[in-house]
Amino acid sequence: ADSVEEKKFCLTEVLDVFKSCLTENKEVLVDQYVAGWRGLVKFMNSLGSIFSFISKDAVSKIQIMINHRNGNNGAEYVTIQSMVKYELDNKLVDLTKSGNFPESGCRTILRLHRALRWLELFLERLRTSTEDGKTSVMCADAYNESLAHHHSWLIRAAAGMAFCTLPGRSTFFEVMNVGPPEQVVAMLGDALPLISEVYQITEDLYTEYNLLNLP
Ligand code: 1Q0
Repeated sequence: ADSVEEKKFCLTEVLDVFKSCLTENKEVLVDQYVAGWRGLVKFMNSLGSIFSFISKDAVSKIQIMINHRNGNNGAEYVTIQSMVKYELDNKLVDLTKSGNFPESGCRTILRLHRALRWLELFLERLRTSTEDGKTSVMCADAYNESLAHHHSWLIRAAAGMAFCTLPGRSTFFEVMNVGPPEQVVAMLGDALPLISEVYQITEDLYTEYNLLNLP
């Protein structure tokens, strides 16, 4: 009977999924990238329903990418690199204004990519914070430095309110389910370089194809 108990969230496993994103020739695997976000959303849901407007948007973007992978052209979507090439070659991206392709893989991944920068900044702040550090401030600072630039004032206001409800650093570390604080810090130090690398590779790719401002 005890086998029905749901497996507890562990942040290490989620960040490990992000590590497995990269292929040998430094391409980013879409399935793993999306699975990483899925795990993070699960974690976010455990922080309370005030975050549900964020997780709804993340889930819908995750679903768009799963649909691409399951579609007839799923093989073109194995890596972010192959996706970009395929969608551009076949004119499946709205490049300057929204139009026929509101669910292109390129614009959808761009939204998650921008959020990955937030994650990187936030986790780096958590890693280097002291015991009395405020997660709400770390989260807001990371947000203002990254995602906020791409959001309307309404979303920024809603996000700001949600951040204020974040639990303290010690509770946060407990929810991560990694172990004592020293172990959390070590795990983050281990995971962050790989998250940065995934971010940088995508950033360079999007820069090369001039896709950083897709509507
Ligand atoms: C821990 C607190 C989580 C805070 C997450 C920060 C992100 C705030 C984002 C607010 C977004 C709100 C809703 C919708 C925005 C869309 O308009 C926007 C643009 O898309 P579109 O189609 O309108 O052009 N969407 C986005 O910018 C995508 C946002 C995705 C956010 C995904 C967040 C996933 C959650 C992560 C929680 C990770 C916490 C892990 C920390 C680990 C440490 C224990």
